[in-house]
Amino acid sequence: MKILTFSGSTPAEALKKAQLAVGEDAMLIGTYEIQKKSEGANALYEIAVGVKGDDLSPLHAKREKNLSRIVEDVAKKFSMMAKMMEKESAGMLLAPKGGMEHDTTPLVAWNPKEEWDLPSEFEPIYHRAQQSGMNPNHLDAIMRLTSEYMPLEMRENPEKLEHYFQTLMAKLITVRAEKLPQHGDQKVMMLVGATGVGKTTVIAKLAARYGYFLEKNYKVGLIVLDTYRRGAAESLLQYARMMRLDLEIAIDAHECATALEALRECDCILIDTMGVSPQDQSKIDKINEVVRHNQANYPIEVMLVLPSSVKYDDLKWTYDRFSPLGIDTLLFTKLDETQGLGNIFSVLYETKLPVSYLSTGQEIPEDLVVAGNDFLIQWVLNGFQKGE
Ligand SMILES: Nc1nc2c(ncn2[C@@H]2O[C@H](COP(=O)(O)OP(=O)(O)OP(=O)(O)O)[C@@H](O)[C@H]2O)c(=O)[nH]1
Ligand SMILES: [Mg+2]
Repeated sequence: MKILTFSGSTPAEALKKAQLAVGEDAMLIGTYEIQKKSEGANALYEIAVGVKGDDLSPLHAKREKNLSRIVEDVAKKFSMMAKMMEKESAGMLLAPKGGMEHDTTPLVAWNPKEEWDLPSEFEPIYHRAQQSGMNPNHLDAIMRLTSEYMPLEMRENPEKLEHYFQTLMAKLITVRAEKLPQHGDQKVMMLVGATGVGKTTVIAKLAARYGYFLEKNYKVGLIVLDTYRRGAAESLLQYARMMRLDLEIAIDAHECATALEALRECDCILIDTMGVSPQDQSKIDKINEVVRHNQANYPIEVMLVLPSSVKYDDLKWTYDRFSPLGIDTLLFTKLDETQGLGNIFSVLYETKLPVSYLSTGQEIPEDLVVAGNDFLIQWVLNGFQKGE
């Protein structure tokens, strides 16, 4: 019997992931609450399932359990750090040595520039993560906390170490499970972002997905927000015709309200917006007017589209500029155009926003993936390979 662990914001979600990964045969061994639901943070549950296969020796099983306990400790420490940093915004903070029972002990300030020795067994994974484009402060913090909490005997096995880092990193980011329209509820998604990042392409992929490729075929409507009358609807119009979908064009908040009203029969409404330079505050403000004006009547989910081929600092800067819109989820595109995805990890970790979808190429509709944190972390550390 082999023991595997899966996490989710409810035990049911974790179990679903387990069943998807290992089939119905998985035997539930235990459910653990790793993080309580609190302001700004979802609850986190982990389940352990057993699957028939390679026998795990009792020693292995014990190690697996210890490993997940350490992951829990370090992940908890990170969420505490994040809260402290929000409060004090005074650089990185670290806990003194001594384990999680000291949760209430004040954290001591840690200077990220301070010298420290990377344990040699961490080196291979450190260098891979470094090359992936992860923010160096995040990487250092993960490595330092790990070296404080991980007992020496657990560091001997490189595979275990790799498994540990993957599990920890997966816990430090949030993935949003896809919420399908239910019981006549409408789902309205607006995609915003810089120019040429793949918004329209994703809209076409989502339209095809919701309209034709899910268990139920939802009625999909499209709106193009062309606040500068630049003919932004051109490219989407073609797809709309092919998929026989209604498409409305709006140039301001009032026209957008009319368009939403015209599509009231649709289960899913996708709003495409014009690409905006993050420096162009007035154009971002215009989109904001549209969101504010319509949000009371429609639950607009604002998704910021970010190309993974852009370095972390620029992605973070783009997020900061668009954040007045009230971004609900992040959507990364062009995963096929870069070798390292550490920038994605760092943006998710830093913004604490969930990731919704990933775009892995130009093909419509197939190059769209509903995000999942386990395989995303695999891609972050090992690179994304198309077709895998
Ligand atoms: N390789 C790759 N190309 C992509 C991906 N998504 C979009 N593209 C390409 O990127 C280009 C721009 O895509 P669009 O969907 O028009 O981008 P946009 O964000 O709507 O652009 P604007 O509306 O001009 O701001 C097109 O050539 C797309 O085929 C992706 O995931 N991978
Ligand atoms: Mg476009």
